[in-house]
Amino acid sequence: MEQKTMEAEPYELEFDPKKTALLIIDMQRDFVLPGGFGEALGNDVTPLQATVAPTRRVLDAARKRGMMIIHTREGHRPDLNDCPPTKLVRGRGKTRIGDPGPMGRILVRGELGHDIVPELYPKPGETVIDKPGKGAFYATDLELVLRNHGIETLIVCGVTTEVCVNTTVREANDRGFECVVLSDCVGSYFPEFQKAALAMIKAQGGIFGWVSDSKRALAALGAA
Ligand code: TIU
Repeated sequence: MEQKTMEAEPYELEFDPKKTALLIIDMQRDFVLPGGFGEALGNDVTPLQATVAPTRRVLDAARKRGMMIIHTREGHRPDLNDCPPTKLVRGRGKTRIGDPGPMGRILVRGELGHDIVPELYPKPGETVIDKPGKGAFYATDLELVLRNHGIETLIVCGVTTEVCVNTTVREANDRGFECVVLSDCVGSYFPEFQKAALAMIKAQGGIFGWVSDSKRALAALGAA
């Protein structure tokens, strides 16, 4: 057992890198780049781009340490059988999941837009979880994979902070996993949601987990 300490709020996090996974949520072109699902929903995607560089630094450190690395992608089967009809129609947007977009069919598995941005692309041996929902535990084998590897703590990066990151952290918390969310490695289309979503996690003594940042995470991983 190797105990490390990460400076964080509401207080420092003790973790064993061998029992810790880096979880990078939905860093897909559809959310991060112009022309994807995020923009189709009416959002400005530029704030999400700022998360790529610090996330890459943490990813490099985790790779160097040989930590477990898990990437998730939100998306659906080409026949959309796994997409709730409610999800398809909500928002009354002109462009919907499954429609053709500039990077292929929106949020459909196998399409360019559904895949992870090149800077953070999974290496062989890293786990990729395809999820139909916002939470990474819902209708996936993520929990099984984590338990099989003895993972107890999750270092969480990805987008968007108040949607897929928050949903996943809440799911993880209920399953007994400790989560630390890195504030500069998670992004929202809405500055006020970014602030609130991070505040919610660490409030009440860490009701859902911890909040730290890439600098403090890299220091804890010995990569500062
Ligand atoms: N719209 C939005 O903020 N997010 C999503 O739809 N999915 C994720 O957060 N990945």
